[in-house]
Amino acid sequence: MESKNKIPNPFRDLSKVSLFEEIEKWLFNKIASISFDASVKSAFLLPIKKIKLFSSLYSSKIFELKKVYLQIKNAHPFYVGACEFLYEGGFGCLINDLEKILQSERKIRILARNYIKAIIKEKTKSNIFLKQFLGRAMYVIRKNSYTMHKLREAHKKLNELPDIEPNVFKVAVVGAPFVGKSSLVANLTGKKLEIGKYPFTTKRINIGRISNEKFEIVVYDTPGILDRPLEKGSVYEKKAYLILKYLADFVVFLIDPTESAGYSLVYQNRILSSIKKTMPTMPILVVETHADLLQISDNRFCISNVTGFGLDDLKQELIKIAEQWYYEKFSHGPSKPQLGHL
Ligand SMILES: Nc1nc2c(ncn2[C@@H]2O[C@H](COP(=O)(O)OP(=O)(O)OP(=O)(O)O)[C@@H](O)[C@H]2O)c(=O)[nH]1
Ligand SMILES: [Mg+2]
Repeated sequence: MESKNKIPNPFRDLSKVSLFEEIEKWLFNKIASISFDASVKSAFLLPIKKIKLFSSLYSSKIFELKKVYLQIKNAHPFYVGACEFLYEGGFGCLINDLEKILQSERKIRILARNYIKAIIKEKTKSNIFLKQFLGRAMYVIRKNSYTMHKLREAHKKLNELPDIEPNVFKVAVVGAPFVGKSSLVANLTGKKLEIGKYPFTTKRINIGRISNEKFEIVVYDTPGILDRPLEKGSVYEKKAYLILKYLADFVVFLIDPTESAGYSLVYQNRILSSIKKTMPTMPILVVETHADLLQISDNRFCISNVTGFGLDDLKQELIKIAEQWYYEKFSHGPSKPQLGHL
């Protein structure tokens, strides 16, 4: 069920940014479609009509983009943080790029006004002025050609970021590469996920859901992380940290005691320690995977994604923790919303 309080990904509508070639084709088709008719009583009125149409069509295009710009400008810190590594130049640059395109609308409006005045003054030169207007207007638009292209490309990367569901309990499954994160999220939630034949298979944040009659739990499958400072991490590691920093209410940290991907237990524990250090208040449940092959701890949750061992217990534990979270979050509020479906 859709949560009413969802914060949608503000980059989704970046797909509305047109490329220069698309705008050019669209505008010229439109202005070519108007010709002499009863409303055009004198020859000089046709160029004026075309200039007016050009300017108003362009304004309408930019008006759509303005809404997108405002959404992005007021974006949740999660999305701002994502831009810092998913958009060349960062969030500030994204805002500047959008503003550059928005400003072109005003320039074209002024050009249109001036050329219409010129035509009224010198009616015989109306066709020359029309051509001059089109040349100068297209120059203004073309100046943003690279930026438009950059924004469209960025849309591909930014569009995949999840919506935010502030009123739903969110669990992030994290750990070193290839420890069984995607397998676990798939097993807990029934979501079909790509299970790796090699480390670093997961490159984006995937979402699965556990629901019961009372509430829902969002479970994030994240890219594997290494033991290194975040600034040195890959874009994929940064995505995992972004989830930890801004969205996760709870962390399931996976450890593969068989060290099957070559990350030793010591190494995996170092990753765990650095998460604890960076996020001292984050509740973390450490879970060992590959219990079908090896089990080294008797006081931790041990599961096998292959045989299903321990999965039900882990799921029940998460439901118990979620129940507590929902109780604490909503039971003392002014009105008691229906859990998970707000
Ligand atoms: N024997 C055994 N194999 C497992 C278990 N969990 C996962 N695997 C295997 O380990 C490999 C990696 O599993 P994934 O679920 O893709 O691991 P991941 O942590 O998501 O990997 P990345 O996305 O690359 O970080 C796959 O071949 C799985 O079949 C487990 O509990 N037991
Ligand atoms: Mg994975």
